[in-house]
Amino acid sequence: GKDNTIDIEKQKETVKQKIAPPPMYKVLLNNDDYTPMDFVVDVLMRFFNLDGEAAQQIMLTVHYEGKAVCGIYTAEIAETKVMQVSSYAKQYQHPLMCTMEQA
Ligand code: TYC
Repeated sequence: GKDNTIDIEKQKETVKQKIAPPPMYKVLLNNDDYTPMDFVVDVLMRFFNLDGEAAQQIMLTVHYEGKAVCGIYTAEIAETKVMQVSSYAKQYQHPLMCTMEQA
């Protein structure tokens, strides 16, 4: 037609079959009485690619509210985050708990 963009959208609909998006998972940190605040901030920067300010904000949310979402990922990446954080905390003998749940 006169408007080429309309024809291009029709072609995409014909050729590209639509794939359901994968289920997504929230990765959370849980509060405890022993893990140092600085260690939690380090974890958030190291494993969730957060800057210092965002990491501090999430750490304080966990501290005052009991838990907070650190990131939302596909299953395999969320599982890897949980394992990496749990292993890192154990290495430093902190009881920090990292869990995941469907978003
Ligand atoms: N509550 C801890 C303290 O007072 C700090 C803390 C924050 C621990 C977040 C765990 O996921 C956590 N030292």
